[in-house]
Amino acid sequence: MLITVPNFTLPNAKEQAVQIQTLLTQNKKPMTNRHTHLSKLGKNVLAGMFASLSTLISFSAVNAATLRVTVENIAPQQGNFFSSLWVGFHDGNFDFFDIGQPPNLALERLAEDADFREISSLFNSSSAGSVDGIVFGPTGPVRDFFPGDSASATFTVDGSLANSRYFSYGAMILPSNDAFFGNDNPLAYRIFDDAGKFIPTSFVVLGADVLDAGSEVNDEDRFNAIGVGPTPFDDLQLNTGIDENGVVTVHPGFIPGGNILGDPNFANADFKVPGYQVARITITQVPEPNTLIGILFLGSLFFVHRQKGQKVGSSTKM
Ligand SMILES: [Ca+2]
Ligand SMILES: [Ca+2]
Ligand SMILES: [Ca+2]
Ligand SMILES: [Ca+2]
Repeated sequence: MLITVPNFTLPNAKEQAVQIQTLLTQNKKPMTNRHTHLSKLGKNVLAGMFASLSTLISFSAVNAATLRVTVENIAPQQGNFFSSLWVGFHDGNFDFFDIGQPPNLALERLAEDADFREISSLFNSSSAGSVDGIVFGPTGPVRDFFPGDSASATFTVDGSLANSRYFSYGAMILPSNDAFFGNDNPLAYRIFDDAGKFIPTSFVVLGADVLDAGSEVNDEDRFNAIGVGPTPFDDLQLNTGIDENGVVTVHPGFIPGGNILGDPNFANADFKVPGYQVARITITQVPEPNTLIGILFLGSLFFVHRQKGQKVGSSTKM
């Protein structure tokens, strides 16, 4: 299943926070039967504590980790832009292309049209992983990443499982016929060790890493290459252009003075310039709710203790 923007939610902790806040508020109101109210209060707090514990235990059991994938376009202004980024978490065996080999349909669609349906389908039928999705760019109807853009998405994976230890990605370079970037080596980015411990990861995609899918001739024609032409998106019909029938190669670069480099809007889009940087991809772990639950749990204990003290105090007065 393609997860577009999977987000981790924690209704239990939130509900419990609301519950505790409600109890605290209730406690400020005049009470006709203080003893009965405190008993009920104690029961509620205890129920909350058990809810916390069960939540804590269930999270420990599955080792759910929320990962944030941040994508930045770090090309210069008037440089390349690129599509939303497809990402997949897998066991090290999801290999969607090889340099020197013909592209499969998944890569052809990704590189020519930024269409991720085929790669997602391939991923989910590969049994190499269970979580994939898209990091969308911040602006516009097609959510691309323009120079200076940055956006992120979160994904929930289980780091204790072998099928979540490696990270793969791919995006279309724009404008282009079939330029893209992605990892040829499925073992290139290990994000969990054998013990399920997350390994923070950040890397830069260079212009030298940009590849040609070998599926469409690089004619840079405005009707064939997406992003070329008077409007960037006048060519959204899939699979346009002339079949190349080639293999995946390091991209030779755009045509000097052609429809891309000759356009002032893309004056700095020659990614073959030494040191040219295209993208930065960073994977971090979002702090787990265990800390929050711990605080709520300790808060509950403190609250019970405080209520007990008050109860004793009021008894001695009576
Ligand atoms: Ca490969
Ligand atoms: Ca090509
Ligand atoms: Ca094609
Ligand atoms: Ca095309």
